[in-house]
Amino acid sequence: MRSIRKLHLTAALASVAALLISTAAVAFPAASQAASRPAWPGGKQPTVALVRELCVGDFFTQWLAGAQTEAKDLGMKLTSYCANGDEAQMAADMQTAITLHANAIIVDHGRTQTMEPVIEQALKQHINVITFDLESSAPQVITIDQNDLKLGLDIADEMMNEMDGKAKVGYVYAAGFLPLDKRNAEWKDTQKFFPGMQQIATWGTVSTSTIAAVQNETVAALQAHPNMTAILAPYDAFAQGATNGVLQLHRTGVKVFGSDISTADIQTMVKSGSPWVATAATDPADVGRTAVRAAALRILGQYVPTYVEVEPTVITQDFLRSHHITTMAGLLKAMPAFGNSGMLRQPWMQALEH
Ligand code: SR1
Repeated sequence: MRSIRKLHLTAALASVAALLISTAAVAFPAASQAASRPAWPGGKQPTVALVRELCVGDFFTQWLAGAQTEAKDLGMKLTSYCANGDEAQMAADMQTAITLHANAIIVDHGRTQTMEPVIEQALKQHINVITFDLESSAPQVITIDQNDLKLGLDIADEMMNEMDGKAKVGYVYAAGFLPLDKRNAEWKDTQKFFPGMQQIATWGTVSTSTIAAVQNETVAALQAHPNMTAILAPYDAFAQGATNGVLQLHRTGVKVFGSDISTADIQTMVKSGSPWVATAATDPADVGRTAVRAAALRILGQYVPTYVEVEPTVITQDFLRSHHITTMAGLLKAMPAFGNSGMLRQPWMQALEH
């Protein structure tokens, strides 16, 4: 089973591999870099606008904190906008950032159809554009992601192994969000190769109250499908809602497989009787810091690869419990590399970072 799985992994990643510039290509030789920050163009403090589709929830809070810390450390002014899921508002926020002549705009989530025209406008005004979890066909745009294909494959693989290749799976999904769509592609592939992993129900909602909505939906799905043995919920708000639903119905025979991580997620996972057994995640603060580093390098006119991926890790309930980890700080202490990918970090940045 594992060897077939490896082939599947190779096939799934082969198409993107050609497009990616490896981590090695992103590293800059330390000896050739000055330890002090290069001068900002025009001698002025640069401004960075962070234009977000979503901002409620642990993932988005941690990501913003990372971005804010990095901007402060590097000496840039960061202004963030949140559209709370309203695409038209997100495009309007981007227009505002263009009008204010931001030196760089980081576009966080959003739909390509809505955001591409405003991205084009920004590029025409010579504003640097970095996207996170949003695809753009403009060649000047830098895209940051959490390698969501791998993340989706890793958590599906973890579920397949934990369930010994046989499960009646409830799947929590909402289409149209790039990271969820990529993770979905991997779950679809997994089912092709492992017919014992059978999806019997699907549900999911993204809103400002995702956890509560998914909890209600999970309860209804579990009642309609009493034979369900696993729930794949690859977003922490989904996994939190699914966990609450399983606990509400006292379904001890159902395991939850999620994505993302936060202190609240860790505390839910380690609780006695928790069905949430594994999650595939990056440190969101690290990803936020990486996006801001990309903006800084672009403002300085320095090379940044088109795709920058912060690699995910599978974190299990067993690992957290056996290491007595109850917070993000504890996790980062136990796994220092997890919160410190170092992507795009140059020596002069390291000297300024706290
Ligand atoms: C609604 S999209 C939610 C996802 O965006 C980020 O990529 C996080 O990993 C989260 O799972």
